[in-house]
Amino acid sequence: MAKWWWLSVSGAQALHLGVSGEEALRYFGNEGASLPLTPSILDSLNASTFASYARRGVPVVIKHGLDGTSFDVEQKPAEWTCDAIARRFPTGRMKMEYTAGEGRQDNPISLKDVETWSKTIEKSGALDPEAPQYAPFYWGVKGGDEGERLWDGKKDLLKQMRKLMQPLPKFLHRSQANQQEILGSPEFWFAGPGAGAKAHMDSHCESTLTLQLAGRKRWRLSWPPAINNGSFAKDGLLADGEPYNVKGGWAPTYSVTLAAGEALLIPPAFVHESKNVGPEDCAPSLTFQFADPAAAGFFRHFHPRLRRLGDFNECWERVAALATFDSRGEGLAARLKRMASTSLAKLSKLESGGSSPLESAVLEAAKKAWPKVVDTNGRLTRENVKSDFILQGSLDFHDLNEDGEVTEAEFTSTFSSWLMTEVLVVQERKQKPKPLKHIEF
Ligand SMILES: O=C(O)CCC(=O)C(=O)O
Repeated sequence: MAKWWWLSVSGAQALHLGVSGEEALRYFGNEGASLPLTPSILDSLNASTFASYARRGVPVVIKHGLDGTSFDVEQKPAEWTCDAIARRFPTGRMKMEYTAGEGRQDNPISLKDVETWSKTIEKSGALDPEAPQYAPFYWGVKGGDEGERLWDGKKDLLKQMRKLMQPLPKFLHRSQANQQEILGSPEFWFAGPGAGAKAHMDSHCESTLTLQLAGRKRWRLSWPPAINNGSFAKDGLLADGEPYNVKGGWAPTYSVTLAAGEALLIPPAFVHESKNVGPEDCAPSLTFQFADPAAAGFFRHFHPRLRRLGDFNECWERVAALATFDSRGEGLAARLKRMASTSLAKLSKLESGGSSPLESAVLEAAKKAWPKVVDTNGRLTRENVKSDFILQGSLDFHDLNEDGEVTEAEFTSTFSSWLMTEVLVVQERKQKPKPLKHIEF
C-alpha cells in the first residue's frame, strides 16, 4: 500500500498523491466492471466530444469517422487494401517490426513486391499465447523527414501522403498544432494472419489515432500500471514485447476489435498491442499522433503513477510545463522560482507527511502562483488561452471539473498535488525507490 493516496489539507482541500486500482477503474468510468473493458464505440462523434476523450486519456472507437477523407474505406473498400497501397506507392521501402530477434534498421522490403512480402512469415517470439505470434510490416513513411530511406527514386512519398491525409477526419481539431503533428507522423502497418505489434508503450507524449483500412485487427491496451509511492518502474519495463516477460505477465485493461473504416484513440502512456484476427490475409492500418488537445486531464490524474514510470521519462518536462503554464519553455526550475519563489531542492529538504512543513510550503507555493496565471479580472478561461496551444493544455491540466474555466480552488488542488508528487519523487530518489516487479492496474 502507498503511504497515502489522498492527503487531507486544512480540512477543506485534498492533495491527490496516488491512484489506487479502484480509483483507476472509477476514472475510466467502469467501477465494479471486470477487466478487460470494451472502449465506448461511437458513431461519427463531433470534435468536442472527441476532444473530451482525448483530454481525459480515455480510449474510444470512432465508427464511420473517415467519411470525407481520402481514407473513406466504407465507400471505397478496394482503395486501401495492402495490394492497393503497394500499387499506389510501389517505390516505398519498409521492414519487419516486432520480430523475435533484433529486427533490421534499414528498410529492405520493397512495397511493390507485395506478392512475396505478404506471404512472408516471421515469428514474433511473444510468450503470451493471446499475443500476435507473427511480425507485421512497418512502413514508417514519417521518417523520410529525418533522411531515412523510405522510398526509391525521387518522388517524395511523404509529401504525397501529406496531401492524401488532408482534409483531416472531422472529429479532429484542425489547428496548426494538429496539422503539424499529424502530417509529421504517418506510418503504415501491414499485418498477415495472427501478426501485429507486440505489447509496448511508446515514449511520446501525444495521443495516437489508428485507422483500420481493411480487414480486422484486435487491439489490447492498458492504462499505466499502479506504482506505489516509494516505488519506481524502470525505463524499459514496457518496451517492445517486455510486458509479457514481467513476472505474472501482462493482462490488458481494454480489448476491442476494429473493422475497416473504424478509428481507435490510444492515449499516451498506454501499453498497446495489435493483431490481425482475419478474415483478410493482410490487415493494413494508418497510424499517426495528434497534439491537440493534449491528454492534460489524464496527465494530471495519473501524475503520481506517471512520475514514477521510467518509460514516461520523456514527458515529465512536458507535464511540468503544463502544470506551470510554461508556454515559452523556460524550464521547471525557472518557472517555480518565477511563480512561487521556491525550488524542488528547497522543498525536498522539508519533512513530508500529514500537516507537515512540506505540505504548508506546497500550499503556500500554490497561493503565490495563482495570481501569476489569472487575468486582471482574476479569471482563467478558454478565452484567456485561445491563442496559445500550450496554455490551452495548462488550462485543461488544472480544470478539474472540465467546465473550461479554472477557479482558485481547482488550481490550488491541482498545482499543489502536482508539486507535492514532484517533491516526494525527489525525496524517494534519495532513498532508492523499490523497483516495480508486477504490472497491476
Ligand atoms: O498499427 C499497428 O498494428 C501497430 C501500431 C503501433 O503499435 C504503434 O504505432 O505504436
